[in-house]
Amino acid sequence: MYAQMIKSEATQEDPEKLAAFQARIDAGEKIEPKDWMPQGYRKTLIRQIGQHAHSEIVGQLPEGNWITRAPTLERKAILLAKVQDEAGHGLYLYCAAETLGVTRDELTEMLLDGRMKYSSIFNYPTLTWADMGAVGWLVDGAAIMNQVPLQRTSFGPYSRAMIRICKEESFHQRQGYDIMMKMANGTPAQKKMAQDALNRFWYPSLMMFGPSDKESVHSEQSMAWKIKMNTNDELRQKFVDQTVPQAEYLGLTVPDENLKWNEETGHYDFSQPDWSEFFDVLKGNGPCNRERLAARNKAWDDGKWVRDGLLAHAEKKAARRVAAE
Ligand code: BYC
Repeated sequence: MYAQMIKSEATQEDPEKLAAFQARIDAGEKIEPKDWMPQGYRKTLIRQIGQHAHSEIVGQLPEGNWITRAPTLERKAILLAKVQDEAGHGLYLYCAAETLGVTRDELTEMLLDGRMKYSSIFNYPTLTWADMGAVGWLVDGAAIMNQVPLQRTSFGPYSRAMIRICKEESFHQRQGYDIMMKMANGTPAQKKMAQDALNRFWYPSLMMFGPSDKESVHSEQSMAWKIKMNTNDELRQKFVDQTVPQAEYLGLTVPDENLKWNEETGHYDFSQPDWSEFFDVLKGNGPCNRERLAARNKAWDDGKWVRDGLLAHAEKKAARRVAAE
């Protein structure tokens, strides 16, 4: 539906302008906010960057859950820093989206009333401290796999935001792996917790890359516009190839009986996640969808007095300036 809408809008646009735009993309030029761009390009970016920003913000919730229960002061300081980084990533991304003509308030309202999505992964609960390891290792690992290529994306503000975000995500991934190493080399009970966290987060992490290429609605057009640099399945395969040896090093077992190295392809063969579960989570029926949206709605409502105060202050200042002129 969305793709069709974009296509029909694109056909109404000046073919010469469209061709010149595509030539700029093909030549590897960056598109900047004041440049002419097709409506579909603008809309796709707002959708993707907005969804990404929301994911960073909602992504604070499962980890924020463990700040008060981190096992040591050092672990608590590290987790606190990581969660603050996610808030910062959300802000860079909202700023990048704002350059396309949408306000941060509009984006937030679309998140809160369910018109915009955030990553499916954050609808799963974090039940033990080992989940902080699994989230850093697998979820941030998957995020990096997706986001490193996005540093070369065609829209200037998005690609520049990605450069900074990727630097921080690498630290996040390492801190997660460090927690997993401690747990996997700890007591039998700790190792069991680490294995349990891997069991629960493996398939939801594979789902982060989006549906299979056959089911993906936007990939073809987004790749032609270099909004996306790889297909969902390409990135998922890269993630599996990178992560399996890391699990082996930890002495943990990836919960997939079909996982095996394929000499011919030079990649691991692996089982697909349960895609019906993925689409159900997208519809709002994951284990934590309602809880996450309720938390974001509460934060928005609780912050109203701050927004009102800031607005009143700005209006008063503007009125004083007008009176002085
Ligand atoms: N969750 O045509 P497709 C992070 C939707 S990491 C929810 O392939 P597209 C973080 C998709 O929106 C996560 N929805 O779509 C890490 C579309 O529905 P609509 C954030 C998903 O856009 C650690 C439909 O399915 N990263 O922030 O070409 C700590 C069909 O899919 C998902 C990004 O957002 C999903 N997993 O490709 C804290 C990276 N997958 O919109 C924070 C940037 C698909 O038509 N985003 N859908 O209703 C992307 O690269 C792409 O948007 C995706 C999907 C690869 C995710």
